[in-house]
Amino acid sequence: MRKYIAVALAIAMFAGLFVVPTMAERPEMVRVVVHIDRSSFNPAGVLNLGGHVVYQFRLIDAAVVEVPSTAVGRLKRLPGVEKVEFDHQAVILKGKPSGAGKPKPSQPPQEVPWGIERVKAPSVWSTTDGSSNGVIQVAILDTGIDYDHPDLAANLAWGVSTLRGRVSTKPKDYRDQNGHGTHVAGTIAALNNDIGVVGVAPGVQIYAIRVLDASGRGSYSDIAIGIEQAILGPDGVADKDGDGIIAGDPDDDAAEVISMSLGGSADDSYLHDMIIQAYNAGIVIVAASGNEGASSPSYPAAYPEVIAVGASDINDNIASFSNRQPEVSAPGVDVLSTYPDDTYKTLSGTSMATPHVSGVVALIQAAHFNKYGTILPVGTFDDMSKNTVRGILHITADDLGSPGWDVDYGYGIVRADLAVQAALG
Ligand SMILES: [Ca+2]
Ligand SMILES: [Ca+2]
Ligand SMILES: [Ca+2]
Repeated sequence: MRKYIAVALAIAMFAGLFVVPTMAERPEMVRVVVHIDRSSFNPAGVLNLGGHVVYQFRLIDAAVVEVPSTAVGRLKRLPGVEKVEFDHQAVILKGKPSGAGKPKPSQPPQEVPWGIERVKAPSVWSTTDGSSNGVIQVAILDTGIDYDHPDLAANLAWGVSTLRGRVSTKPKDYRDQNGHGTHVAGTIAALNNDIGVVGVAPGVQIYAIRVLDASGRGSYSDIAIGIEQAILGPDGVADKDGDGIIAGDPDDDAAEVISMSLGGSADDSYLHDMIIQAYNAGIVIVAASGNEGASSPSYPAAYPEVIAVGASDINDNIASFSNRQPEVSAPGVDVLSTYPDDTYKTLSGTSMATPHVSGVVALIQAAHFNKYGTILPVGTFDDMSKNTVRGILHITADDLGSPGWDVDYGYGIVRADLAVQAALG
């Protein structure tokens, strides 16, 4: 018997096979998003294929499912399944940390980061710091947050993780194991106290929605779930009082701004469908244009409903890494902000530019809400009116590069002071 095995092994080695064959090898499980007809789709059909439904979307007709790779063909033929899309990956859009920003062991006295000064946020705070009796929230879809950071904690209104399709509000599940999400959060909403840094809108509430893992990667499906969570809010209902108003409604708890310092190269229709849902709910969606120095923004920034943000440096030059054709620009080189374990760090990327714009949008909406009791409509890419958020961003930006919109700066570097003035005018 032993001889027999030895011979078999020798033959196998001769043939170049050095892999031990396993008994009844299980096919790899793949995660896909199925577009469904709700009236005829039955999750039992997925179970029969050896898979399961991971998450059923509530605001779009789609579900995240996991099936054996060998069953994808049969999944497409199930009743009520209209289309199957593979799940793609997205990543954080930051550059390498600069040498200047070593983690600091104890709380340093507050300094105002150059980018906060550049967008002229401090001059707005006597009018509004983003606080609004709990109506205006910025949802940050990222790697989570250092939820007890002393320069952030008071503004954190809700945390949730959607990693791997599982919605959890346990702090250990949305804790930032990367640093990126905590950094982005600080640029939007670090507290105006005597320590650390200060954000663009130091009085605004934030929702930390963890859609990316410790390595800064995540799937499009988890991002789509994260956007749905930002619309539903902590109460889990999109429009509780049924008046058709979602963002800006004191009876609802949807985010008014979604900030996404992330991107990927794939264009998946269900992610776009969910972004359209958020846009139609009145939520301003802001995303990083990308760090490849490419001629156009990555996804989701490339969608027409989303404000694509490019990165500028302290001399108002557009960073070489910043993807071209943004809608607007903001500081994104050598940006100091909060970091996990109660520290601070300097990072670069369109990831760092994006929260400057999200913060300015929060200031616009808080100022408008506090004065008029309503928020402004989102607006469009071409909008040049004072009656929408995007129109205000466009007409009040510092118009650098060639006059008007250009491929490097978009409409220019955003200005919180002029934007809030326009919103109140
Ligand atoms: Ca501070
Ligand atoms: Ca409502
Ligand atoms: Ca809200």
